[in-house]
Amino acid sequence: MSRTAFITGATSGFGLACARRLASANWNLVLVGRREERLAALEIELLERCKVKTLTLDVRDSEAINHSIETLPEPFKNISLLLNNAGLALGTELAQNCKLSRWQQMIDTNISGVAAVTHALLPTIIRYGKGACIINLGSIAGRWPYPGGNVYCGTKAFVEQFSNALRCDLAGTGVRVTNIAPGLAESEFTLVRTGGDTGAHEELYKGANPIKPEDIADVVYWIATLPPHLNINQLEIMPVSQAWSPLAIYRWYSDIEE
Ligand code: NDP
Ligand code: 8X3
Repeated sequence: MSRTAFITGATSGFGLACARRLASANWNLVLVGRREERLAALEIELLERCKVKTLTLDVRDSEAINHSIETLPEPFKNISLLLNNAGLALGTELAQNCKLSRWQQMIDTNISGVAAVTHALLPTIIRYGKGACIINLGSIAGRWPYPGGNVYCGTKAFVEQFSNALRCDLAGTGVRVTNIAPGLAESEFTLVRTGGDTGAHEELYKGANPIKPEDIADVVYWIATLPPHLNINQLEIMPVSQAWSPLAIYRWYSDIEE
C-alpha cells in the first residue's frame, strides 16, 4: 500500500525535491506552500505517479492548518511522514541593525509554524504508529553561530531541541523523529534572505559545489524508509567545501589599562 507524506514548503528547494523523490516511489502527497500557482503546476507534474492534495497555506496560520488537516479527504488521512521543511532566513545584518518585524516572521514561521503543524498532525502520525516519521529541517545554524545569524540561528536551535524532546514524548508509539541539519545548500534560500539579490546568491554558491535539494531529498527518503526499529536522531550534512573557522578574537581593548 502507498504511504502518504505531508510536506510543508513544497513549492521550492528541499520541499520540492522531496515531493519529486517521494512521488517517484509512488508515495501519496499532501503539499503545503503559499504560492498557489507553483502548487498547481506541481500537482499536474506529479499526478501520473501518485495522488496529490495541495494546500495553499501559510504555516503561521494555525487555524487554517487545523481546518485543512481536519478536512483532508480520505486518501490522504493516513499520513506516515511529516516533513516540517517550510522555513526562511531574513537578512544577514548584525542583531543591532535588524528589524524586529523580520525576527518576528522567522520566529512565526520556523518555530510557531513547525509547532502548529506538528501539533495538528500528531494524532494522525501516532495513529499510524510503527514506521511513521517526523523529519524536521533544522540547520547547522542551530548549532554553529555566525555573525548575522542571530534569530535565524535561534529558530533552528529550537527545531533541534524540539525534535529531541518529541523523541522522548513519542517513545513507545513507534513514531520516529529526526532533525536534519544541512549546511550550505543552493535553493531559493539566499534569494529570500537577501530580498532577491541574485548577485549575492551567485557569489555565495560560486565554486563551492553546495548541497543540492536532490541530495536532501535522497537523505529524507532514506530516513523515511529505514527499517521501523531504527531512528536517526540527528543528521548534520555539509558540502565537502564547507568547514568551521577559528573562533573570532577582537583585540580592540588590548591597549587599554584594565
Ligand atoms: P527555499 O526558499 O527554496 O524554500 C522554502 C520553502 O518554504 C518554500 O517552499 C516556501 O514556500 C516555504 N515557506 C516559507 N515560508 C512559509 C510560510 N509562512 N508558510 C508556508 N510555507 C512557507 O529554501 P530551502 O528549500 O533551502 O529551505 C527549506 C528549509 O531548509 C528551511 O527551513 C531552511 O531554513 C532549511 N535550510 C536551508 C538551508 C540552505 O542553505 N538552503 C540549509 C539548512 C537548512 P512559499 O514561499 O510558496 O510559501
Ligand atoms: C542555512 C544554512 O549556514 O546559511 O540554514 O545558515 S546557513
